[in-house]
Amino acid sequence: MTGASRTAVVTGASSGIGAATARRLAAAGYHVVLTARRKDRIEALAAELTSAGHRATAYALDVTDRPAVDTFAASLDRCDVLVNNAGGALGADPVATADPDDWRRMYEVNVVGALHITQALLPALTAGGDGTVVVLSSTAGHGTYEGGGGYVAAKHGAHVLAETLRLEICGTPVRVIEIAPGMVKTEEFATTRFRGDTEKAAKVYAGVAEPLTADDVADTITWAVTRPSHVNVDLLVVRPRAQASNTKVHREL
Ligand code: 8X3
Repeated sequence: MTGASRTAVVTGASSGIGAATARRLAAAGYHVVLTARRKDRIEALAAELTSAGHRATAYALDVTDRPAVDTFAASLDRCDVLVNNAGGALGADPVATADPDDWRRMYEVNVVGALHITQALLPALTAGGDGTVVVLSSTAGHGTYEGGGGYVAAKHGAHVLAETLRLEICGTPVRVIEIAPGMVKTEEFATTRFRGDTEKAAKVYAGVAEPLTADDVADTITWAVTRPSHVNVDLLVVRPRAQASNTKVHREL
């Protein structure tokens, strides 16, 4: 499946895995529609991709704002691929002391946000005759770890969204692909989780020879999306070689 006149919507495209995925899908020939709250960032990336000869459009969007998501969906001529990437972690506190507002916010962005945009774009994905929904969950969606708390709960929710949707739309021309990355070193994930504490954020990756990069995950997503239409990569777990499980990481310290 190549992307000559096909459109791919990427949420959370302002940085990290989202931005890298937009780059890769644009290079694969898709018209990429970059969405994120930070308009300046997605506009800069769209301009960069356009000047490199690709088709890219920026649309400022908060996936937790349902009316805005519906307006966005109505503005599209078509949608062939939706990459649900917007999300992230807030805090690494134990269940005993975590802030319930962090849990709510993580559920809102990682699960309800993905639900909003998936619901809004499903008619277009189906009407195009060959649609793909990608859900970026996480290895946190498949196993827990101490301090994972609200993020683990939210990513389990994202996994359930993907798995349930796949069952429910079986028989329609839409695939549902779940990509579950483990340790990925991006400029923002850990810093956001630790609310700007760069020292704590750095400890996440301390001594790990080669955590995955955003581009490693974007490459994986693009590979899955560009398989022939009848091939559905249901679930793909991708970790760095130095990470054998959520709690087993080799560190050279
Ligand atoms: C990120 C993986 O291990 O930080 O989705 O939960 S982890």
